Amino acid sequence: MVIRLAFLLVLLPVLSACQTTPVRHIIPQPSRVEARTGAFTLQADTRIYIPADQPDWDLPVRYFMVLAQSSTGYRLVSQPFQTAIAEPRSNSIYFLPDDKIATVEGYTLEVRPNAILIRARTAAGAFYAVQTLRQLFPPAFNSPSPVGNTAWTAPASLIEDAPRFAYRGLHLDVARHYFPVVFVKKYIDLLALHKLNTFHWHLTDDQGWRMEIKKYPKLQSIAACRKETLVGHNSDVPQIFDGKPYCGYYTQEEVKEVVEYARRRFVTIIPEIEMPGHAQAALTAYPELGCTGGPYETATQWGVFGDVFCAGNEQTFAFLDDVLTEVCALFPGPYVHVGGDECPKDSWKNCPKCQKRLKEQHLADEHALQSYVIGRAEKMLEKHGKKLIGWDEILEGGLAPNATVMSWRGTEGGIAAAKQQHQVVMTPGSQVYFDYYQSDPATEPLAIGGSLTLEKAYSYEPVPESLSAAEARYIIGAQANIWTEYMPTSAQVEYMAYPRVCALAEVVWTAKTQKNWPDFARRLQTHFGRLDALGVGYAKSFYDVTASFSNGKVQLKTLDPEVKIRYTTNGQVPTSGSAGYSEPFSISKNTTVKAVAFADGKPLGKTLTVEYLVHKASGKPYTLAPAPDKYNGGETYALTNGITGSSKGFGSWVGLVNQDIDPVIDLGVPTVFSRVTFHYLDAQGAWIYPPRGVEVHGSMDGQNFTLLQKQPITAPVKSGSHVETVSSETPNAKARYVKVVVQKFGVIPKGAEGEGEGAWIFVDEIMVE
Ligand code: TNX
Repeated sequence: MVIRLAFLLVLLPVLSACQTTPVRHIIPQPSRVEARTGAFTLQADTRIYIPADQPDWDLPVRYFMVLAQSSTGYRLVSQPFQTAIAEPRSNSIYFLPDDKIATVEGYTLEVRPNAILIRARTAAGAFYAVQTLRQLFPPAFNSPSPVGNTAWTAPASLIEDAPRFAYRGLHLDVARHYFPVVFVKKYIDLLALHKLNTFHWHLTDDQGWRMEIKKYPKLQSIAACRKETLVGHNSDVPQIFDGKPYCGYYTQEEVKEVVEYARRRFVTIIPEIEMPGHAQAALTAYPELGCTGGPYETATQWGVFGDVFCAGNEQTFAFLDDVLTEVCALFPGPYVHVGGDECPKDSWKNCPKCQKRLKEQHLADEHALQSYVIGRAEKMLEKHGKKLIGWDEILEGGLAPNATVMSWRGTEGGIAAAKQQHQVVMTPGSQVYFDYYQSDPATEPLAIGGSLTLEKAYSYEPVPESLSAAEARYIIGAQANIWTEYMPTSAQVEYMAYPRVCALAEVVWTAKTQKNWPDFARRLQTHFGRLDALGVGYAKSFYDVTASFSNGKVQLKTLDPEVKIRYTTNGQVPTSGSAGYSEPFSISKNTTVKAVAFADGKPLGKTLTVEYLVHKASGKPYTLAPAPDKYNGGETYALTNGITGSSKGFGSWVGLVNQDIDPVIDLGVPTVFSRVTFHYLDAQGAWIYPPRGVEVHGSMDGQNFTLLQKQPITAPVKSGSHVETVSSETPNAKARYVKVVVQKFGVIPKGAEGEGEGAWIFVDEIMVE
C-alpha cells in the first residue's frame, strides 16, 4: 500500500502533464486556476452536503440546485452534515465554511473526480464559487429548461479566487425607459453570473418618476407619465415625436420583490432619487416645488433641463425628506444615491427665495447652494442610518461630510474626492458608458454617440496613476452605466450591456496582473455559449470587421483574433467563397471594400462596407496642432485615411471646439495637383457648425508656405445633420507639403441649442487631386 502510494506520487507529475483536463474558460478570470486529472460528473443522485449551523449558506446551495435542476432535470437532494469531514463521500458536493479563506468574498473550489469541495469564509464567497462552478460544466448547464443527452462533467481543478474591488457595480436607467420587473430580475441574475455585487437603480429623472411613494400619489398618476417620446436622436433638427403617452412605475410591493431577489444573489441595490436637477417629472406633479411654480411638463426629449427643485423653498426639503424616508425603508443597503449631476443654476439665480437662502446661509454662490441641498439630504439619510452617494458634481461648492462620489465626467472628480479622503466609485464616460456605440454607427442601432468597443471597456483601469497608495484605497471599485435614452426595449438594453459587462466583470474582479485581452477574447467564445443558453441577446460586434488605411494599403481586423475575414473589392457581399484576408492589400483607385468574419462557413458579424477615395494624399501622414482628443477620427491619420465621415456617427470625424483645423500634409515628394477637397459635418443640434472658410497653402520645405487658394464657405440651409463638400481649385500647383486651414465657426448664435458656447467644427477626408 505504502509502496503503491510512493509509486503514484512519482508518477503523478508525469500523468498530470499529459492527462489534465483543460479547465473550461471562466469569466471573470479567477486568481488561480490549476488543472488536474480527470473530471467530476454530476448525476441524478449526486448528494449536496451543507453546513448544519449556517442558515445563510442556504442561498448559494439553493441557487446551485435550482440552476442544476433547470438544465439537467436532476432533482438533487441536500443534507446537512454536523462535523468536519475526514474524507469526502464520493458523488457529492460539499459546501464548507472555512475561516482560513482570507477574504469575505473569496473562495476555493476544488473539483475532484469523485467530489466537489467549496470552501469560503462567508455565504457570499460560496455564492461566487457556485458562479464559477456553473462555468465549469458545459455551457448548456445554464439553460433554463432541461437539455437531454449531455454529460454534465466539470474538469478536475483547483481554483482559488477573490475579488480585486469590494464595489462592483452595474447601473440601469429606468426613467428614460421603463423595464418590467421580470427583466430587472434577469438583469440582476446576470450581474450575479459576472460576480458583480451592486445594482444602481436610477429611478427618477426628467422623463419619468418610476417608484411608488405613498405620501405623494401624483408621482404615480402624473410624474410616471410623459405625453410622448422623441423619435430619433436628440440632436436631430427638426425633432420628431411619437405622439404616444408613455407611463410606468414600480409599486412598493414590486420594489420589495426586487430587493429580495437581489439579496438572494448577494447583490445590493442602490436606489437613485435625483436632486436637485433632473427633477422635471416630479415638478410636473408638484409644481410648487419649482422656483417659478410651473406649470411644468414631464420631459419628452433627452438632455439637461433648467427647471429644478427650488432650493429656497422649505417645502422642497419636506418633500425630499418624506421621499427618502420611504426609500430608506425599502432598501436595506447602506447607500442611497441622490444624483446631484447636471443641475443648471439659472432658475436659482432668478429666484428671490433661493437668493434669500444664499444670503442667510452665507453661501458664496449657487454651487454652494447645491452643496447646501446635498448636505441636507445627507442629514436626512443619516437619520435612517444610510450613507449618501452622488455624481461628481457634488464636489462643486464643497463635499457633504461623509459623501461617496461617483466619478463620471472623467476621472478628475474621483481623484479630487480620494485626495479629500472620500470614498469613490469610478465610472468615467469614456470607458464604462455602455450607452455609447460599440461598433460602427453606420451598422448599429441608434445610440447616444461616442465609441466604446469591447476592447476599450476591457482596458479600463479604475485606479488613476496619479494617486498615492494611500489615496488609491479610497477607490472602492467601478461601475458601468446604462442610460436608456436610446434603449426603448429590454432587448436593446441587453444588446448594449453584453458582452461589455463581461469585460467590466474582469475590470473589477480580476487582479490587474491577471488581465489579458487576447486570453479574454478566447474565453469569451465559450462564455457566449452560456449567454446563448441564458437567452441573452448580446451584441456580436466582437466579430465585426474594422478597416484602416495607410501607405496605400487596406488593413482589416476583428476584435476576435481567431476568425477568418473574407472580403470583396467589387461591391458584392462577401460569401464563404470570397477571398480570405491574410495581409494588408493595395488599392490604387476609388474602391468599395466589403468584409465579414466567417467561422464554419457562416458569417458571424455584420458586413463592413467602406468606400475608399484614393487620391494623392491618401494614406499620407500630417501634423495637426492642437491635436483633437475626443473626436480624433478613430485613427492617427483620419483626415487622409480614404474615408469620409457620415452623418450617422461622429466616430470618423476630426473635431475641435472653437478652433481652426489646419493640418500640414506631407505628400512625401513634390507633387503636382489642381484641386483640394474636404468634407464637413453640419449638425447644429449637436453644436457642430459649418466652417467659415478655407485656405490652401503649399510648401516645398515645410517651412515657407505660399497661399494657393482661399474661399469663404456659405453653408446651404438644410434640416437635420448633413455632410457637405468644399473644393478649392489650385491650377498647376506643385508642393510637397499642403497646409489646409479650415476656419472655425466661432460662438453659437442666440436662440440656438448651446448659445454662447464655442461651436465645434468637424472635418474629414481631405483629398488632394
Ligand atoms: C449624463 S452621467 C447623465 C445622464 C445621461 C447620460 C447619457 C450623469 C450623471 N448624467 O443623465 O443619461 O449622460 O450618457
